[in-house]
Amino acid sequence: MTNLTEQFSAYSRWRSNAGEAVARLRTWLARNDVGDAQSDLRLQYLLERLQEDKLTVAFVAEFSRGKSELINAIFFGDHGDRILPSSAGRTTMCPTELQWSKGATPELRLLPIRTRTRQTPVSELKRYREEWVVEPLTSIEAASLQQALARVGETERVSSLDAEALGFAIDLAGEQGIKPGADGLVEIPRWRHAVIQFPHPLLEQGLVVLDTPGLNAIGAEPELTLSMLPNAHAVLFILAADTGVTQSDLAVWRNYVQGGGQRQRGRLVVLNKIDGLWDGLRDAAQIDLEIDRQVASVAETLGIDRGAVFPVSAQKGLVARIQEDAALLERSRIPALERALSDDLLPTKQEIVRDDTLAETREVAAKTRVLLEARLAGLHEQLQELTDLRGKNQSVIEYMMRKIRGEKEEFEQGLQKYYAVRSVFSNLTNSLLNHMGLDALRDETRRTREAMLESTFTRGLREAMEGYFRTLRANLQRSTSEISEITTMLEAMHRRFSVEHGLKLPAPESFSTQRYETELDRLEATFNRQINTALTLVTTEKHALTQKFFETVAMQARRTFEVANRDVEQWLRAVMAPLETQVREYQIQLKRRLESVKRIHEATDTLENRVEELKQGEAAVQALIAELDALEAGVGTALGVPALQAGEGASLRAAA
Ligand SMILES: Nc1nc2c(ncn2[C@@H]2O[C@H](COP(=O)(O)OP(=O)(O)OP(=O)(O)O)[C@@H](O)[C@H]2O)c(=O)[nH]1
Ligand SMILES: [Mg+2]
Repeated sequence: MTNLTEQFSAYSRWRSNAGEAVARLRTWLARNDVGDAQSDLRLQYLLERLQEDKLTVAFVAEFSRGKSELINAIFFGDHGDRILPSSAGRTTMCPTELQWSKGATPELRLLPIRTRTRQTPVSELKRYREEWVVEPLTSIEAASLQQALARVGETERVSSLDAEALGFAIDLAGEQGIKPGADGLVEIPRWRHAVIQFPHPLLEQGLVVLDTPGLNAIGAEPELTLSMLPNAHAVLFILAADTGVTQSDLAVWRNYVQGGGQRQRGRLVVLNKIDGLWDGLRDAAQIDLEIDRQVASVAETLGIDRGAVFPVSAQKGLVARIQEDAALLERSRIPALERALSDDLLPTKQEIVRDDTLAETREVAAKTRVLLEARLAGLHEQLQELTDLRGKNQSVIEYMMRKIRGEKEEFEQGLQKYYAVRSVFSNLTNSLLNHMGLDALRDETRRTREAMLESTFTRGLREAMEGYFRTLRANLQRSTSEISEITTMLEAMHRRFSVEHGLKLPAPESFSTQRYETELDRLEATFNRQINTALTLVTTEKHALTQKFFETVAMQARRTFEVANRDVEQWLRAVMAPLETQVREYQIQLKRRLESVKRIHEATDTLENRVEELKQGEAAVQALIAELDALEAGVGTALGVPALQAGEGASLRAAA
């Protein structure tokens, strides 16, 4: 077990404990009939998120720096042999994802390189199994895995023209593209992308490892740089001690890893192959000194802190793990890198998951608590009325009945206004969904695509793109004002119902589209950076290239909008729900009160029974509230949050 494996397992246990606590809350809500469909759905989504939570670690470098070997050393040392092919020269020819999804069959999925001509992004094609060549992995023994995985290195020879059509740059000097052979043919990867599904302890816990081919020369697709790498939770950039930082290493660093500028969390630089310095002539101190010197020089060249560079020997680390040689493992310095990786990776992720889980369960619990407390108040009032009635005469009872009827009528008038507001609400909702919806996005995408096809100059392409981002942002901003209209209207409604009918309604939750705008800003910035480098590298096919970039941008934008839509729909349901629930609850209570006074009117002798019944009802509701507090605190405990913070509702009440 490596340090990383242990930490990862601990994280995954923590997640599953949290899942169990949330599931208990969900079952309890259903069993006691105090939840609603919307809360149930929210908790179900939360449980799915907790279960399927994935963490992606990507390995990026020029070819032969030892990416695949490092993956072997970190993740597969316990397999007794090398799993991913690693050898001199180019080995990994296409981005390769190692993962495991529950219920999958162990298999290797390969996407033919020809699919590049269709501009459809890989993530889209993942949905269509028939596009892929699928090979079952019959055994997960090292030997047969090796054999199957060797296929990620397959190539084919095609004419320069064909290669260019597939998006590969050709360069006679072999510097800024692939160099044609003596026969005029060039060697290109046979596959565009590979997915390896196999059950490995870390992969089962949601880890996804992304191995990439030497990016610079192979002609990476924009999707990798615009989507896969920015979305990875950690990116390891690998250099080799024997080559130092070459021009093409620098290009890979600048174009694919560095992102904004300063050192970012989850971005680590690895200086591999330090075993080359163990030449048997220098002593340990001299070697350490030399390593320090190289680390300093790498840090200087890349403009980062020395502490962000991790010198290792992937190969010795792998050997040490296979032979269980602790001294060699320490010397390979792999453990230090793993510590940094898990320190970077897990806490941030854990924080996000924790906040998400707490927020969701707190809201559901708060809503249920409000409902139970309203029920309790209702029972209390009835009890009060009946107690007052004891010993009173018929005419008083008749007066009570009239009073309740009056309240009911008043409430029903209030309801008319509520229905009116509901219809305004649904109009606003419709126009909100129009602006933010996927149809509007699709239209804008089509318009931009057409504008790009028509424009002959780079400037036209650029303007079309700028217009695209501008429109999307404007749509989001328009949604913001509709959202605030909805919130204001509901606030007014809540005030009215609480003043006129004594309903206890929380202030409507607010909703902001800021994070989607930020996401668009990020996308636009990355796009601009990428397209600038790409266009200076390649002189031909500007059009095709820009369009390919655009398709990826459009796909990312759609993803952002899909999330935005899901969020806003959930928000709309959530924001309307308290009022709906309480109006319903209030109606039921009025009916009950009226019935009980009516019954007493008919037979005054049942009064004592009825009082007793109500007292029991009160105790039952109080017990439910206590159970709810305990369940909510349970979620907090599972997440490692102190009880005071988790069961806020409970502790506040205790204090009052
Ligand atoms: N001495 C030494 N050699 C290493 C080390 N790590 C990798 N190598 C060797 O470097 C060569 C390239 O390693 P790979 O793991 O295939 O490199 P890669 O970055 O995956 O290369 P591509 O898949 O071609 O992009 C192989 O011959 C490895 O045996 C190391 O720590 N020390
Ligand atoms: Mg490789």
